[in-house]
Amino acid sequence: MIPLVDSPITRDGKALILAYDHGLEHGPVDFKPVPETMDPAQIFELGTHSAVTALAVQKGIAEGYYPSYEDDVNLLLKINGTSNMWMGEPDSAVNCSVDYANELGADAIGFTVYGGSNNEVEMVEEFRNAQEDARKHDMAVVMWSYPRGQGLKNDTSADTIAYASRLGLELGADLTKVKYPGSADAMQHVCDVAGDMGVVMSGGSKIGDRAFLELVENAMNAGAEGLAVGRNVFQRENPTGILDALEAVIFEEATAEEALTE
Ligand code: FBP
Repeated sequence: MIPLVDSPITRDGKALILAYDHGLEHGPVDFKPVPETMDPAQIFELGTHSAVTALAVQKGIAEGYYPSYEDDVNLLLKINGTSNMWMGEPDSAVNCSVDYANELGADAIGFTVYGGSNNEVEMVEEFRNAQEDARKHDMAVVMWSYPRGQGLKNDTSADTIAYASRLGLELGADLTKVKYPGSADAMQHVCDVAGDMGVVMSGGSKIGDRAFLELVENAMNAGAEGLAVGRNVFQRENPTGILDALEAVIFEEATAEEALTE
């Protein structure tokens, strides 16, 4: 495990990962609210904001756009992914090797594991290879730990999210990205079972400024290391404004109220 304070994708041990793999995972529909966001260059510009500790993208976006931003953005290369057109049991194709991610200049790799899926065994074996290869290159490892599939009725129950967080620790992630489990108490348990590994809250679909900042404040108070967020930033008309507020809550211990009035 890379100590969080030494991680290339944290600031003072905390993280704000800007996620932009939605074009693959959800399709261009996620860009409709702010059509300019279909242009990856717009998101790389946001990635230069001082709040952002890493930008998570897929290989093709990294190849095309990262060379112009390598001095200003930390690259988290998501090396597996699935489109929303896939109708089978949850699974995620490994579409980039760790060696190639390293060649592209990535500071970290991102990897989805669908615990509970019929494909869990294969996904975890793929994660093993990726995690061990990342260690050879001193790259940080971020697990998108999203339990879903077959008999899992509620992939956001508190116990399921705690299990998701623990999977990251057991399998060797440095940071694990989980959905918010519904309450601050449940989030605290999610962070407690993660030991020294970092936990980042997944942003989710877009909600209002106050509601979103309060969720982030709760997660930070519960012991999370930060946030991995896509739509709640890039679907806003003023993404820089919300990044300013997130910077205050995540790195400066401001309350949501303080961040809103700054
Ligand atoms: P959001 O903050 O927009 O929810 O993005 C986080 C993320 O994990 C993305 O990296 C990914 O594209 C998406 O959510 C996957 O969400 P789901 O699999 O739940 O549809």
